[in-house]
Amino acid sequence: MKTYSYLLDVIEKKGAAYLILIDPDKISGERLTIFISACEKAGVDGFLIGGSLLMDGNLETTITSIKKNCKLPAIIFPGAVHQLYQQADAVLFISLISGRNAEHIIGKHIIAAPIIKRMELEPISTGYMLIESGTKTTAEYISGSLPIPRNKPEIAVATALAGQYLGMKFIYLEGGSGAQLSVPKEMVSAVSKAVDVPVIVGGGIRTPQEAFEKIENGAKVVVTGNFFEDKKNWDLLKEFADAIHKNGV
Ligand code: 1GP
Repeated sequence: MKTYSYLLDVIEKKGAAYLILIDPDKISGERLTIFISACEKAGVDGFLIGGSLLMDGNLETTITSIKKNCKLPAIIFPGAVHQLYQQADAVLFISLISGRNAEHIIGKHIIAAPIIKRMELEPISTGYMLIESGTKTTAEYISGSLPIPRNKPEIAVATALAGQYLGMKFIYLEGGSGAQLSVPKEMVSAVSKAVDVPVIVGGGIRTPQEAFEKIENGAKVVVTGNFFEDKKNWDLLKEFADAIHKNGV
């Protein structure tokens, strides 16, 4: 099954999907292998791999390790055109529709498209929206784009609808990795009610309760990253997965 269909299937059966973002700069080697197995065992539904800025981390090695050690999909979450790798299952083909920087709306995509085709990667078109989250995030800085003010759900709704009408398969509300504040529930709710495509929420989610709050307000995919960079939090993986899947059949 292709990754997009797989995700829709998970959403239908489990109520929502739980994706973990792996930043190749932060984890590798045996620790990564153990983490991947722990995620699969806890009920995580897939991995996103990438970041706005990669320093020493190796995207390829991370993806190879995921493919070798579990059955979950490895989905590239590219911060740049060079973050593409044939062995991945899919790539979130993200257009930064909340910004006004043409490079991140369409420019980089034109460079990436033939590479994606050649690699036979499955592109999943995603309307990506940065939401103000307390402090400036790496994604905002690197992309040179303003986030949507967190107290303006109507701007988020209009942007998400435009994304849907442009044909995006997912709308991604992004607080930014390590965000001080996650996307407000009022905004998650307003956007989820307005669009017909599944809404992904990520950035700054640090408790299972907060993850469930996004689901309760209509999100269909929750992403966490930073929180599990600390090994002592790994015991909470199942609690997160269970909270996110609470509305499943
Ligand atoms: C994915 O960027 C997020 O949308 C991940 O954010 O690292 O804050 O969980 P955290």
